Parts: sequence; C-alpha cells; structure tokens
Amino acid sequence: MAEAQAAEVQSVRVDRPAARLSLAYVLSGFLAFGIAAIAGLLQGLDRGGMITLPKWLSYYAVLTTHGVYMGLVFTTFFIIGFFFSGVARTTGGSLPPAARRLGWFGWWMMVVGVIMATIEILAGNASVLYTFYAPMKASPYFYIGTALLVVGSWFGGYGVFSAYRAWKRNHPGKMSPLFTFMAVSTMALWQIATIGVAVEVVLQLIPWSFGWVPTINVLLSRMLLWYFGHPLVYFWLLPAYTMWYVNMPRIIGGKVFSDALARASFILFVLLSTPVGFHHQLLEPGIPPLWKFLHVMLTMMVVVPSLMTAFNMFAVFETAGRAKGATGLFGWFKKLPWNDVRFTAPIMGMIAFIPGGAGGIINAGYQMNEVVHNTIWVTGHFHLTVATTVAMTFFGIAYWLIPHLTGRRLTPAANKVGLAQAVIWATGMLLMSGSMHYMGLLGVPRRTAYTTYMNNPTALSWMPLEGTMALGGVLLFIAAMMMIGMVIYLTWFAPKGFQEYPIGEIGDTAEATPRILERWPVIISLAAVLILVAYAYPVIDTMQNAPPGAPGIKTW
Ligand code: HAS
Repeated sequence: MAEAQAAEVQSVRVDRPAARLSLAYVLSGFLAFGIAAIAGLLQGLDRGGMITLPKWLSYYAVLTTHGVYMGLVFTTFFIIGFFFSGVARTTGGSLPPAARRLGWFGWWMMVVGVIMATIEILAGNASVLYTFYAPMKASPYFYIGTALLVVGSWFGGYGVFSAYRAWKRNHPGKMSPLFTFMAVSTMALWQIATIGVAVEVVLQLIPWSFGWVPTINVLLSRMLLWYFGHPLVYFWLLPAYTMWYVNMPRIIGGKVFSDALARASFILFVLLSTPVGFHHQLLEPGIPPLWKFLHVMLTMMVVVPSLMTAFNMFAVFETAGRAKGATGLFGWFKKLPWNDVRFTAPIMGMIAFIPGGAGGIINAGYQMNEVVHNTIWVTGHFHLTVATTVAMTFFGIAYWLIPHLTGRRLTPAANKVGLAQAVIWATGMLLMSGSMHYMGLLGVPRRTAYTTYMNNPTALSWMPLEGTMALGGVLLFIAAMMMIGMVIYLTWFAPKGFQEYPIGEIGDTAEATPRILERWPVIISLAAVLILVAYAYPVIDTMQNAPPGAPGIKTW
C-alpha cells in the first residue's frame, strides 16, 4: 500500500504550462553556457600562450563575456528554471497563473538585459569583467543591461513566492514541501543580496557612466558589490544543495535523512551569507580592521551549514547503502549507483567541494589571504566551487529535468554519453583548477592577459603550468560541447516517454520539524539585524569620510 502511494507520488508530472516556463529558463541558461564555453576556450588558449587573439578581439572582452555569461547568465536562468519546475512538482504538478505570469515577465526582462549587455561587451565598451570594478568605467547601457538581468530575476523570485503563498493558503498550518521551502529560502537570500548591487548600479555606476556626476566613491562601490558578491556564491550553491538534499536520496534509492537539518542549514545561509563581504576586501585600505575581523568571524560561521550538509550527505549514502545490505565502514560506497549519470555528475561535484571548501577557508584567513589575494589561486578556487561543484550538479539535474519537461526519456546510451561528459569535465577541471591553485602560490596574478614580463625568468618558469591550464581548458570545451549536444538531444530528439522527477521521501527515523524553521518574519528580521551590525557603521563611515572620488578609466 505504502509502496503504491510512493509510486503515485513519484509519477507526478509537471504540467505543460509550468514545463514550458521552466524549459524556457533552462534552455536560455544552456545557450549562455555554450557561448561562455566558446569564450572560455579562446581566453584559456590565449592566456596559456597557445594562440594569439586577433587585434579586434581583446582578451578582456572575451574574459568579460566568459565571466558574465557563465557566472551571471547561465546560473541565474538555470536556477530559476529548476526552481519553477521543482515548486510545481512538489506543490501538485502545476504553477498558479499569477506565478507563471511573473515568471514570463522576468524571463523577458532578463533576455532584454542580456542582449543589451552583450552588445556593449562585443562593441568593446564594457571590458570590465564580471565584477565590473570601479573606477573601470563601462558604457551605461552595459550597467542598465545587467540591472535588467537582476531585476528580471526578482520577478522569477516573486513567481516562486506566489506559488508558495498559494500552497500555504490551501494547506493552513502545514509545513511546506522541502523543495519549495528551499526554493523560497534561496530566492529570499537573492532578494536580500541584490539590494547591494542594485544600489551600486542605480545610484553610483549609471549616473557616473552617463557623466551626470564626475567621480565615483570607489570604496563604497566595492563594499556594495561584495555585499552582493558573497551571497551570490550561495545563490549558486543552494540550488545544488537542494538537489543533494531532496533529489539525490531518491536517485540512489535512499531517503531524506532529516527534514529539520536540511531546513536549518538553509536558514543559516539566509542569516549568514550577506554580513561577510569584507573577506573579499581584506587587503583593501580604508576598512577598519575590527570590521574585517567581524566579517571573518561570520565567514567561519557560514561554513557550518556546509559542514552540516556534508554530514547529511554521508548519512544519506551510508543509510541507503546499509539498507541494501552494505557492511563494514565503507561498504556503502560500493552500493552507490556509479553508472547512473544523475548520480555520478553531482557526486563528482560534491567530492570537488571538499578541497574547494577548504580553499575557501584558507582564503578567509587574514594572513593566508595576503598570500593568495589577486593571484590566480582565487580563480582556481572558484573554478572548483562554482564551475565544478555547482556546474556538475546542474549537469546531473539537466539529464533528468530536461526529458521530464519535454516528455522524453534519458536512454541508456545517452546516460553513457553523459558519464563520459562528466568524466571529461572533471578531468579538465582537475588540470585547470589544479594548475591555477599551484600557480597562485607561485605568485601568478589573476585577471591578466598572457605575458612573459619581458622574458623574466620567474615568469618563464610558469609557462609549463600555463600550458597544463590551457590543456584543461580544451577538455572543458569538449565536455561543454557534449553537454550542449545532450541538451539538444534531450529537448528535441530523445525517444518520447516518462522520465521521473526524483523527489526523496523523508526518512522513517527523522524527527519532526520544529515550526520555527518556517517563521519567515523571525528569520528575515534576524538577517536584517546581522546585516545592520556588519555594514551600517562601515558604510556610513565610508560615505562621511569619503576619499576624493575617482573619474572613470578605460584600461582596455
Ligand atoms: Fe569562495 C573568493 C571564501 C565557498 C565562489 N569564492 C571567491 C570567488 C568566487 C567564489 C567566485 O574568504 C572570487 C570572487 C572574485 O572574483 O574576486 N568561499 C569562501 C568560503 C567558502 C567559500 C569560506 N566560494 C564558495 C562557493 C563558491 C565560491 C561555494 C561558489 C559556488 N571565497 C572566499 C574568500 C574569497 C573567495 C575569502 C576571496 C579571496 C580573495 O582574496 O579574493 C565556504 O562557504 C566553503 C565551505 C565549504 C566546505 C566544504 C563542505 C563540503 C561538502 C561536500 C561533502 C562531500 C561529500 C561527498 C558528502 C567546508 C558539503 C563524499 C562522497 C564520497 C563518495 C567520498
């Protein structure tokens, strides 16, 4: 009986209107991913000294395209599409009309924003990289384009909130489904985080780039950027964690270990992701050391929900393995479905997060940061975290999500291609990110085009590693093109059929979830207090005792 009920729950299909909306977001994300991969290949080969880009194509324009498209466009579109699908799936199979309207409005706004920003980058008016650090000055239309991308994503969030509200209205007094709760938490975190970049872009960058004000307060603009920049990384990470907590148990034939632990870890992210931005500015003059210390302490606290997630995942793997008869300390390892790409791609990302997360903790130590800041180590760190952990989880999701949405199936042959794609991506990233970490320790700077520094012997000694990095980049490009091929296949050519949307059931031994874990007024108020404590004084101080403003410069 219970099995029949479980089978019925798993056969829920996302209905056509919701599937169309999710698919529009997911496919736009992968289109951006393909463009970013081409830019990545060109820039990797140029930086590794293997090719020379033509005069009309600046290294920095290609680098900006790669960073903006991979870090901001691919991720944001994919995340919103994934969330819409999972919210629909866990709240009955459809989205309320209001949620869909908000979703489509946001999608159009994001598309228009991306087109505007792209035109400016390609015209050579915005080679300011994905962090658009002042006083480098881009065309105002680049900033307006990125603002539209962000504001559009807010509407995606409002769509998720409105579906959540509708479910709560129809189920008074009940805790929301875990997936939906996680989508709401992540989009709430995103609303809080993007306030910083919205203020920077609208009040500082746009007026300055139009020439309405002659100078910009650089320190303030960077504070606002990093107010946004660190929670941005958790906006990337939390959808991957959603997959690990909710979808992964079903894929491996196990159960969700603890609903309460999962929710608690997401709430800790909502509370602690934002008041930590100064760990990106530890070497920036003008911020009093006490505030840097406070942000570093809070950074060490935001590591805790990731450690909780690691504990949870080991528990899920071990209990699933033991239920299948595994014995001994590590017997469960062999019971994992290693030949299922829905599992293998994300698990490779998970394993990469062990050194990736450790690297983050190294970055956050003040003295260690002096060694690695502004070196290519940091580029290695984020290729291990976002481009391996997060991206490989997104690949794993795409392999079942796209056929689910298009009414097709992931065939055994496609599964094999997927496994090869995941292995090539992981190998490419190991070579590329590994050499970046090592070169960073040797002092190789980040954000620079190829140079031998006038044949300086030290710089020449880096060249073999630059070559390994470029080789990794070539493998990554191959894996990216395979992924694009699979997306096309699964959308239009795979055999028609039913692909399960895997949703894990809560384990039998899990404790009941305390109600406080869904009290949004309490959670959001606490987050606001922490942000005020961490930022109010330094921001006011920076405005009152502002150094002379900077005029814009064009470094490219
Ligand atoms: Fe970071 C710079 C600190 C996590 C991304 N980071 C960056 C930048 C990016 C980025 C993009 O403190 C560059 C920005 C720029 O352009 O300048 N980072 C941290 C810390 C964490 C961290 C403390 N970062 C991330 C994540 C990212 C990301 C996640 C993207 C998704 N980061 C920094 C700092 C800087 C920085 C400084 C500035 C550096 C500078 O000077 O410029 C933590 O959140 C990490 C905690 C994670 C863990 C790992 C837990 C492990 C898990 C996996 C378990 C595995 C299992 C599998 C269960 C403690 C959950 C086992 C299975 C088997 C079969 C064995």
